[in-house]
Amino acid sequence: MKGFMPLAFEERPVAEMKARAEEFYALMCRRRTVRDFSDREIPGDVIEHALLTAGSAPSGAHRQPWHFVVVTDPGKKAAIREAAEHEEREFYGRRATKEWLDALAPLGTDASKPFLTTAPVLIAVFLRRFTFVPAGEEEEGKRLKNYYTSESVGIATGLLIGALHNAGLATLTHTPSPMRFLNALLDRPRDERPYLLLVAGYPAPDSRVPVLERYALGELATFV
Ligand code: IYR
Repeated sequence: MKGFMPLAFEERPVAEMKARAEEFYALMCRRRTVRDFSDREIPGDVIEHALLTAGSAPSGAHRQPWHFVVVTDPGKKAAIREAAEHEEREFYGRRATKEWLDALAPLGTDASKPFLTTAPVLIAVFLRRFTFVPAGEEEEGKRLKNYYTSESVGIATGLLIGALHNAGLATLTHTPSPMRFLNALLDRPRDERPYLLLVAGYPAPDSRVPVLERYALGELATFV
């Protein structure tokens, strides 16, 4: 950060503000998590712009504690699928409590994760607990602690999901647990923590989603 500058704020007439708020809700409430993907290619520059949007998120001390790895290579996707399905078999077969499995039952998920190889793009989101002072700057290489990392990466991921939906793509937030295998497969340093795996692409033509209800305003918010 280098000093201060005037804010480039664009004030909108109230009617326009209201219309935009409604339109944005109408767009966003059509987003659904998709589990059946088409193998159709998606435009690379859509992913690039969505990543730049994610990078516009606010972050603790502006440390930008995120890193995104975009995986399109079929061999890498296959390796991720194999490792994720290994963990998921443990999860569904052993680790998960009955209560957890009951909660998941309406979604119809299981240890099989074909979307990890079918979908054209996987975005592995990593959380950086530290920032290293770049070469050429004072105290080069010094390790600085990042702040509010999970809040910051969560917000960035939300913007990423919103940006991809706005562009017309479907996503799935996938969280194999544990997912440390992503560091080895994607060559990321140990101090980066895999945060989640975002699957992106077109939905399969026959894709179905669970019937679900979302909270009404009075349920999700309280006005005091
Ligand atoms: N990670 C597992 C289990 C799972 C857990 C939750 I909470 C979900 O909302 C969905 C799935 C899987 O991906 O199947």
